[in-house]
Amino acid sequence: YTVVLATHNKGKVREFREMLRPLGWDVFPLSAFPGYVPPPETGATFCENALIKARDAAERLGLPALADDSGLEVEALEGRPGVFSARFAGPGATDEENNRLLLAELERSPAPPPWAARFVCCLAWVEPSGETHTFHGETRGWILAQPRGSGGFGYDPLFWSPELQQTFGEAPPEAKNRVSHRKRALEALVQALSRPEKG
Ligand code: ITT
Ligand code: NA
Repeated sequence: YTVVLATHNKGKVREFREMLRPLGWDVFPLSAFPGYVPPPETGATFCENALIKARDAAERLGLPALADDSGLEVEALEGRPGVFSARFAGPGATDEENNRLLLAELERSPAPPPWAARFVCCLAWVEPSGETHTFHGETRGWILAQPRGSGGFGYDPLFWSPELQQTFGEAPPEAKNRVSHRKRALEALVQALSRPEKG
C-alpha cells in the first residue's frame, strides 16, 4: 500500500513507522505535503475525529489516508481527558503541561493512587473513492503519582502497564508497540485489509 499518514504528532509518526516497517508499506508523512493544513477536530468521539482527519487528507491529497485519533481515559475523572487529551491544558499545550494538569486533578480527586486508566485509539482508513473503515484498539493500565522514564510521548511516563510491568515511558519502543492501543487498532486494520472483501 501507498498511504498518507494524516498526523502531525511526531510520536505517532515514529510509532507507525516502527510498526509498519515490517509490512513494507510506502508511508508518506504529512511533512511530505508542506502546503496541507489539517482540518479542525470538531468530533465528539475518537472515531469521528479520526474520520475528519483521514477523509480530508484522502480527498485533498488523492491517496489512501490513515489517521489516528487517540487519548487517555481515566476512571476517577469519568473518562477525561478523552478526546481532549492533546489539548487538556489548553490549545497548544505541551505534554509536560498536560501531565502536570492530569496529576493536579487526580490529587484533588477522592480516589487514591494509582488511578485506573486506559489508552484508546481509533484508526480511520479512507480511500480517495470515499471508501471508509475504522478500527479500535485499547490498552489498560494505571496512572502513577510520579512520572517514570522519558520514552514515548504524551502521557507515557505516567502510564504503568500491567502487561509490561513498567510505564510506557520506561518501556523500550518495541515493548510499547507490542501492547499499545495503537498497535491493537493497527492489527485490526491490517487483518481487515488482508481479507479479500476488506473490513
Ligand atoms: P494529530 O491530530 O495530528 O494526529 P494530536 O496529538 O493532536 O495529533 P490526538 O488529537 O489524537 O492527536 O491526541 C492524542 C493525544 O492523546 C496525544 O497528544 C497524547 O496526549 C495522548 N496519547 C495518545 N496516544 C498516546 C500514547 O501512545 N502515549 C501517550 N499519550 C498518548
Ligand atoms: Na483529537
